[in-house]
Amino acid sequence: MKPIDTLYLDSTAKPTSDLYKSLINLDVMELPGQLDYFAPELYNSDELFASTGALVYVIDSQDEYLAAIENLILIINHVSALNKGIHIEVLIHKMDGSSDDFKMDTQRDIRTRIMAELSTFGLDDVLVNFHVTSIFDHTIYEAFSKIVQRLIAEYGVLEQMCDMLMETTCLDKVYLFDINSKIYIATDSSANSLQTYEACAEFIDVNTDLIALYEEDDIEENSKISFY
Ligand SMILES: Nc1nc2c(ncn2[C@@H]2O[C@H](COP(=O)(O)OP(=O)(O)OP(=O)(O)O)[C@@H](O)[C@H]2O)c(=O)[nH]1
Ligand SMILES: [Mg+2]
Repeated sequence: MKPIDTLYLDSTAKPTSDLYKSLINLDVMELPGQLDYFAPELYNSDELFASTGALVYVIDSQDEYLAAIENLILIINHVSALNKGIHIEVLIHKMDGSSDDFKMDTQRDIRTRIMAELSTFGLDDVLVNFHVTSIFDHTIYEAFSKIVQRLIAEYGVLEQMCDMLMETTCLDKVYLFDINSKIYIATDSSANSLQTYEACAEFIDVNTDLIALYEEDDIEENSKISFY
């Protein structure tokens, strides 16, 4: 979805579930922020969290976030007791439109508050991964790539295969992409930069646009006009 199209999304009133089938299969459930996570009439939270691989919590950094942090701590407290292996992923989201200093301060404040609250609740051993994201750049794709990679048990093998491909070719960097979502499932073990990812993601965009163009041509065989 293009960022501009997100302006017209309806607010999520109840849990929604999507099975995303591609190079990897992902079962994604969105729980609306205002929902009481114990709301038993809508879903069985114990059953749901006991079998969930990752909990992705989105914090709107442009809004008042103290209540969101409190809510997150309650959720972590509940969920970590049910499922020791669950990955807790916090998106410090909407990190755009303000100065770099302000962004740094907000990030630091959110992280510090979460870590302090976890400590107060005796949850110091819970590992929380933070991602700074925005839909107006590639950070959101990078974050979801990392989140998905943590769920792939065979990730180590995939990384080794990417390394081998690099050794036997003259490639500078190797990504294994899921074309439809632009999530990268694996990459080699060399340093990763957002710029390299962006260049590859843009190349994929151009390719998918071209494919769409030719698919349309097939349907309208008699009205072919092509611009190059
Ligand atoms: N500036 C900015 N706006 C964003 C970003 N991501 C989402 N938005 C805007 O935030 C608004 C809400 O987006 P949604 O995806 O509906 O958020 P949500 O958390 O699902 O909202 P509810 O379903 O109402 O709980 C939309 O107008 C988006 O355009 C971002 O990274 N930066
Ligand atoms: Mg929503």
